[in-house]
Amino acid sequence: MCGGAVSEGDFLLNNARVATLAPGEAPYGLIGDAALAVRNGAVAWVGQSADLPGEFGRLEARDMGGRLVTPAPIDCHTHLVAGGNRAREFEMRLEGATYEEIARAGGGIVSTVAATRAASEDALLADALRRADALIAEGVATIEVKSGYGLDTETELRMLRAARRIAGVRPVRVRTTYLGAHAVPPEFKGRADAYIDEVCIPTLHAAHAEGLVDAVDGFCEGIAFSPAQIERVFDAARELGLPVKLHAEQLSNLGGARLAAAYGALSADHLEYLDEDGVRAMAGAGTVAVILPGAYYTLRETRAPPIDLLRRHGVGMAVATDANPGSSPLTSLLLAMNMACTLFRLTPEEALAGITREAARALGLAECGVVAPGRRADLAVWDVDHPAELAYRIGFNPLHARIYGGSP
Ligand code: DI6
Ligand code: FE
Repeated sequence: MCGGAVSEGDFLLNNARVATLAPGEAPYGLIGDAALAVRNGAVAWVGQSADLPGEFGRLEARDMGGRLVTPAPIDCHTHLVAGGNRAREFEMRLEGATYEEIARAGGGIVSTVAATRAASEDALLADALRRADALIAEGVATIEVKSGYGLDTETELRMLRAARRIAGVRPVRVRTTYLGAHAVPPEFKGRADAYIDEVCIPTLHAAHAEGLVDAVDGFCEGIAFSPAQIERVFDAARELGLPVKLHAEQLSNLGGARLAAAYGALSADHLEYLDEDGVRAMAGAGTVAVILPGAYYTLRETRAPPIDLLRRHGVGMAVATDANPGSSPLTSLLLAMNMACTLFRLTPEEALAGITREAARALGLAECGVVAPGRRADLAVWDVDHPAELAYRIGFNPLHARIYGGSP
């Protein structure tokens, strides 16, 4: 007999169907009549019940009643920490104003900056938790949270601290991304270069010194920062050994994806205006395309990201909420999957891979995103017959149970 001692918290899920999302296997990596052994918070074994090695037979068994088990969803692009809301701006857009017009008139991101600066860390946390809870209710186990509504050192640090505290009060992992290059704050209006040099880069150093930064992001756009300005931020990130990602080609094509790829970015996000050169560059760099249908939908954008080109060049596609008070007040990854399929013609399999395996890649996480031996036991158990149901329903949550690091 082999196998380690059985410790408390180790268990076996049997009578399950497991969509492993491991690449290169059956569609969805689906295993029917499956068993899944969890030991020390990690997946120890997964496969057909009939092949279960004897050593796992001693584990406490839990009957899944034929339910579907998947990797726990990962929301790899959110702005969950933010002050206030922009319902009034929503009204203005319905009255005819565009997102860019509102931004140029001092509304948009800058109005959330004012509300965020006015909020305490506790208030930011309390507000973010309401949105985090909505994600967790759909089984989400890892949430990326960006700064970028402070745009001064004190508030950027406060946002990142509030984001990290989410993981202290909820069973969820948080990855924090520094997005100092999100917008030019009012006090630097017309002086974007000065903002980058005097605030954005020094604040990155301060946040990194406090251990608050997992990655560095920027918004490369006419209403935000030029490629040359983003490059300076990325150079600073590189000096600190931090990975980068970029909001690129959302409203126009400034070559942001190519720039991101040149820095070996984990991801380039949005990408509605991406061209084939950019796709090629991303493929060469292994940069994940993060598809954000919530922003496309909210802004009533009509140009879809070039999904066919991304597929043809083998660029991995993640799907995320982009949860933010302006362009994507969306806190449902299931709905994001549905939108990615209906609006962008992703397959349900691509959408599910997009919130699991590819989302993990977009965050540089090797320990989650697929169900495989050695990976964290971050699992979602769903009351569905087929994995396509997860993307198919609209506004329905079939989550039965969530297992986080092996804990139900
Ligand atoms: N692109 C987006 O969609 C969000 N940020 C960004 O760079 C919008 C943020 C907002 O409108 O508050
Ligand atoms: Fe965003």
